[in-house]
Amino acid sequence: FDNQAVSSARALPLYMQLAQHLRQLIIGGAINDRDALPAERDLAERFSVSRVTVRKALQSLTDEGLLQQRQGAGTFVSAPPRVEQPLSVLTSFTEDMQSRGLTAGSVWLDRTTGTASSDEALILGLSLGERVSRLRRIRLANGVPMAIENSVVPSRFLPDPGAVSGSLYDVLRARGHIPHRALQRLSATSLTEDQARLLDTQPGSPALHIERRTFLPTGGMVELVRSSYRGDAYDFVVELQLSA
Ligand code: 16G
Repeated sequence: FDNQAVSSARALPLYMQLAQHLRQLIIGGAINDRDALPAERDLAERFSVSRVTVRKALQSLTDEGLLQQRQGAGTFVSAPPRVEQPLSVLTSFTEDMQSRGLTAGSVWLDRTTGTASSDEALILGLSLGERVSRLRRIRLANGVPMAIENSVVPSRFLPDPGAVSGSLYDVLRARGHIPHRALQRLSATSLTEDQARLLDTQPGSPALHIERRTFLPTGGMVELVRSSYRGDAYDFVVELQLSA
């Protein structure tokens, strides 16, 4: 614990500063999974704040799913969500998380429109100079970073990327463009320094690089996605059948 982490000299409310500090310790692994947190009164003393502030900070981390409060026993760090994703069904990240009782979130890194690069135009079957929406975000499960996702969608399907705040697929479906089929390639990789920083983990840690091309029922390609999933947080599961 850094006793100086919470200070009334900063603009952010004290409980948010405390929550931020604890969140970093939990996600960074400094407080281990399933460890008990010190009692409210000890935390209050350590950070020179009131117990009300401690309680609010713990409550907000509990709401994010990072902590669990057990009656009579104290506050514990939740086990990190490790997500199992069936490979053969086409779902969105939001749906994947919801089906596991986790809350999906995004930290936006980029949400802009631009001209397709020649590489993107070739893959998406666009004319040179056609516009695309670019969505670059960190995907979170219960506040824990899982993946960095770079989606490129032709502007004719999504003219305003700003319209996406939660689920991209929900916005596409609402516009009548239903993701119907996808081709995906998974390859092993390790995180660069920048990627590791965004995913709150160590540079060089293992990750899965996934390229997905998603098609509409009419056969047109609606998105090109390149993402990096944390190797320690995501499992892909596939069912195999004896070929006929
Ligand atoms: C998944 C897809 C991604 C898609 C996103 C939409 C993989 C590897 N990727 O993360 O292609 O853009 O879902 O999720 O499965 P959203 O509707 O929650 O934005």
